[in-house]
Amino acid sequence: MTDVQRSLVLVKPDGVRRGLSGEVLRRIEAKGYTLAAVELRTATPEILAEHYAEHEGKPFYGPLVEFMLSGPVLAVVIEGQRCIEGFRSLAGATDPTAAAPGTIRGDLGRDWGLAVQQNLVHGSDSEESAAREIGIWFTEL
Ligand code: RTP
Ligand code: MG
Repeated sequence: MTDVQRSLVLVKPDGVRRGLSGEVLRRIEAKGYTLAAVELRTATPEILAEHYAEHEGKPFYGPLVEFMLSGPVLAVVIEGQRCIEGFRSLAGATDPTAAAPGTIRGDLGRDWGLAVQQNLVHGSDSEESAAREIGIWFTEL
């Protein structure tokens, strides 16, 4: 019985700016997941309103959207056995200061005083979110 999933991963603007896109892709591939789609994209307010709909109204929402518009993001669809949970493990805790060593955020995330926001990557958190988010970023998939 296989449980092959797809997940939406974003290398956020801080990761692209710092030249870490390749390092994130390397870790995804080293784990054994395949890349189903990869595209450098500049987000729009419309895309982000959909992508972050669950956070609308929270205090960090406005700054988060502004940050996500500050430069291109690498949008990636990954595929593999239980890759939704698996990528969240690779990414580590939301706050890079608290994220474990060995994780993307724990190894590479820096505390800029905005650490919880500039945490390098996004990964879908459920099968429902993954399907919804892949549809937002890759209308052709
Ligand atoms: P992501 O969605 O990016 O994979 O991260 P996550 O599930 O670990 O975190 P989530 O709760 O979904 O929050 C989405 C993103 O919003 C920013 N954030 N800032 N307190 C804050 O200032 C705060 N909390 C969250 C982060 O960029 C987080 O990844
Ligand atoms: Mg999330």
